[in-house]
Amino acid sequence: PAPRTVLLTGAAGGLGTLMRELLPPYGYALRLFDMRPVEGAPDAVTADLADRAALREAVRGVDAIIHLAGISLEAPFEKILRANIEGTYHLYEAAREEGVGRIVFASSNHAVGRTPVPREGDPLIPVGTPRRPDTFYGLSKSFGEDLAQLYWDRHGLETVSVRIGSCFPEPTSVRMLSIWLSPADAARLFHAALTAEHVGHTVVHGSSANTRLWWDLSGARALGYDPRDDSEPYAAKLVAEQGGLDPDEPAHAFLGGHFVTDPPIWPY
Ligand code: NAI
Ligand code: 15L
Repeated sequence: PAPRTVLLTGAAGGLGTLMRELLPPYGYALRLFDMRPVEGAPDAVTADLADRAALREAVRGVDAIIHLAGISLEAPFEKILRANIEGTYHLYEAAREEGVGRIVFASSNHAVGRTPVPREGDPLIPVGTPRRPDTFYGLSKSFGEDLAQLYWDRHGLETVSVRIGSCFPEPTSVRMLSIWLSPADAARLFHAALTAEHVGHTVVHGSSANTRLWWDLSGARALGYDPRDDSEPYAAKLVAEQGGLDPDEPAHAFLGGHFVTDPPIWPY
């Protein structure tokens, strides 16, 4: 049967706030979890992913989980370790213990951020491109994908790992024109990831149907995702303001954009 009750971790964050609006029309009853209070949601669970008892109670009885909680940008390794690596492990353990059948994991383009962007005439970055994190943040998403594979192989817990491009109400940079995932398409993609049959562990790229797309969406489409949006209407204004991308410029040459060239955050 299609999942109905879904735990949304990271519900107070940017993407979580958008999904709280956009997922219920698909018929989901959302249970909310975040270390920060979720505005306007007194029933939300306010707890850290490190709190295993709270997590276990939060996952009890849900049909599926959308796991968005975590640090969403580069940060010192110790912080990434705690929130993203240990936190995701705690979530998978709670799901296994409570018999939850499926997780949709918010992976990121930064798990493969060191992949060169396709130049004119090159094929799109394929499904199954080798992992190439650009940061400790990206490395934590690679870990999450491997964890998901392990829990499928050993415990039969299914995951769709969505390597999200950039999901914000509007694209705000020229780079984002190529990887933008509109909020409405994100809801379409999460719905597909929750309802497709026999996913095992599937890794997909998550973007809208952008004219300037860099990566192949066929994996997501195979789940039933049918993107409706395209960033192109935003292009002229952004290019006029920011200039075009120069593929010989290191900060423009890779999928992960400036994450690749930003100075490391100390202390490591
Ligand atoms: P965000 O930073 O706005 O939200 C993350 C939420 O997780 C926050 O509300 C925060 O309080 C919560 N959180 C952090 N550590 C926690 C912990 N230890 N225990 C409990 N809650 C914790 O990030 P955003 O943009 O909403 O992204 C959501 C997820 O999607 C993140 O995992 C991010 O890495 C991933 N993602 C987002 C992209 C985007 O374009 N928005 C792109 C690629 C991946
Ligand atoms: C991400 O993984 C971040 O969570 C998000 O804030 C954006 O920076 C996005 O990638 C991006 O690459 O634009």
